[in-house]
Amino acid sequence: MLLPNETCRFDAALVREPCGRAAEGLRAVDRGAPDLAALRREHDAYVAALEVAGVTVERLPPLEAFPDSMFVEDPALVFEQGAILLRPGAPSRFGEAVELVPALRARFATVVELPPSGHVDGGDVLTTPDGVLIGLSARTDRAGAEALVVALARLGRRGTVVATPPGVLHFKSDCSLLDDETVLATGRLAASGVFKGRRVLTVPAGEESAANALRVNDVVLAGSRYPRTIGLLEREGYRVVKLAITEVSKLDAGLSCMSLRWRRG
Ligand code: CIR
Repeated sequence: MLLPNETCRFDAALVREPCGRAAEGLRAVDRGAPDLAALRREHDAYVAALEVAGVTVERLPPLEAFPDSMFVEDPALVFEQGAILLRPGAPSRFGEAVELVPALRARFATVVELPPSGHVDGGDVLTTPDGVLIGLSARTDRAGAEALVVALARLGRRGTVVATPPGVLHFKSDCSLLDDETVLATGRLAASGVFKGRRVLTVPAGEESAANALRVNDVVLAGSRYPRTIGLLEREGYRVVKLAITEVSKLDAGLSCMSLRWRRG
């Protein structure tokens, strides 16, 4: 049974090419440095999957000064109504937001900037049909989250500040929206009650990282290394596109963080 999906309908996306120093990106746990050529192949396959799903993808040039800049979701938020420039929480990523300004101004009539205090990463922000959830984390503090609530109101959106489970990098490391009614989440996040009233599919224990899937139009992009989650999604009727994310995962990243997606007005 496929449920309505207006929230994850996109026809435009921005990505940023991995830079030559991408293997030096931040990682909380050292699972070995990623192989740069393989990382680039994973990124290319991701872009191709977005295009097949009906999205026009524009590639921004690599930023050698910022190893993590391919994770373009973290320094900005984009909607049909406009963009919000965020304030990434990791010192090595502070400068990524300003690098995005020209690309955002070229594509959005409205670009809202946050006040110069507090931090918020896009990985902590989940857009749902009835509001935007902002997870507090090691990267997103209360000042940043509250400033984002104000910025969202300027775009006609309601923001709500919530908690991210301890030790989890980003709120969306543990969840993703599958359609207008359903969230895919880890057991620990589902247990927090944050999705009360919504339909929740819980990823099998041991596949927590699979919760960062990406619904785009009629398909769900999912990591090919998570067979039990893929099985769950397919049994629920979702069309799953499996992508290799072995190298991306070594940088604590998943599928949502490699693009900014929106529907052109
Ligand atoms: C970082 O730690 O900032 C990067 N290595 C990974 C960022 C992943 N972003 C995301 O999940 N939104």
